Amino acid sequence: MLEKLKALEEEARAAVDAAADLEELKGLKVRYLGKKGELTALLRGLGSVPAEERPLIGKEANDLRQKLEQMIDRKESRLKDAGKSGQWEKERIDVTLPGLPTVLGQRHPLTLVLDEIKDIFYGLGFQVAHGPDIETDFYNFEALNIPADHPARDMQDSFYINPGLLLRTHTSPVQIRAMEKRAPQLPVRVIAPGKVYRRDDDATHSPMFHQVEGLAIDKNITFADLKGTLLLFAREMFGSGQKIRLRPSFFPFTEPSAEVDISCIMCGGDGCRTCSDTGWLEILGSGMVHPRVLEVAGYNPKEVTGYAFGMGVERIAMLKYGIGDLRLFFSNDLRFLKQFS
Ligand code: 2NM
Repeated sequence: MLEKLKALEEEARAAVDAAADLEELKGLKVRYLGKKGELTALLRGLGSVPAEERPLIGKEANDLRQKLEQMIDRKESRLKDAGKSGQWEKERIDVTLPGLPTVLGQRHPLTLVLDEIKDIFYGLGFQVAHGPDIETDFYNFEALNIPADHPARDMQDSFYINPGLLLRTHTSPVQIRAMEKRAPQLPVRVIAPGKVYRRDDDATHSPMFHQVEGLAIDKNITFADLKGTLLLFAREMFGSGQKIRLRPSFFPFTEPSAEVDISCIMCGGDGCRTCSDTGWLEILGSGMVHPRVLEVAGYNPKEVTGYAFGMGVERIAMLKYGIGDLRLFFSNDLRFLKQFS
């Protein structure tokens, strides 16, 4: 009987050592320790053992049961650990592999042009002012001498939120707020860049576009100051050979008013498709600030004068880069945007 126990131990040890996975080990546990297992079967023969040997055999058999349990438990945790390290192998990171290239973004062409415009006016001592996109009738129209029956006030042209509130149709209200804040301090030199909104949508009009407006107020500011400032701007923006031309125009908030052209950047003034054979391209509107506008904003029009101008950033960018369709700025097509890196 003792030899049989010894032989069973050796057999079980070899089998457990050789077990390749948890499934096989489970089978061995049933085979050696189960109710119908080999150890149980051996002990069934205990009856035929002489009574004086039974306690010893019984003790040996219990010891063997404990040894087999331990053996199987230890093997089980070894198999589990091996399983884990197999998983780690799959997830191992090769730190010598070259990294994926980082795709760098770049500034939007409108941002590039806007930054350039701002830099030119910083150089002339202008400060940047900002204001709300949602404006009151008063700041967007009334303070700018735009009467209640003016077509610009029409629901058809502006985005109204309620009877007294609308999306600003120009950045002029920012200039009014800037004057109010400073009055009666002199001089005022402010540019107001930002988004503006109009009910328009085609190849040359977007419901949202960007404007930069400029304003200078002081004693003895003249139309010549306006002209000199705009000539300098045109030369910094489009090249030192630029000429400018002022044509009479009308805005409710300036008097006199002028439309400003630059000599055509495609043909230099000879006439081409871009300038419709005129040799000139319109780039902005301007004028001397209307006395009524100075007055509502807190300045005395008998003591001070001012000039103002406004330009569309998209229009400047289209001319500078020869872009034919305004919608390219807003469609987020990387093939377009990547050309401005
Ligand atoms: C333009 C054309 C002419 C303008 C006027 C003012 C203000 F608030 F000072 F009166 N800001 N901007 C102005 C003048 C804007 O845009 C085509």
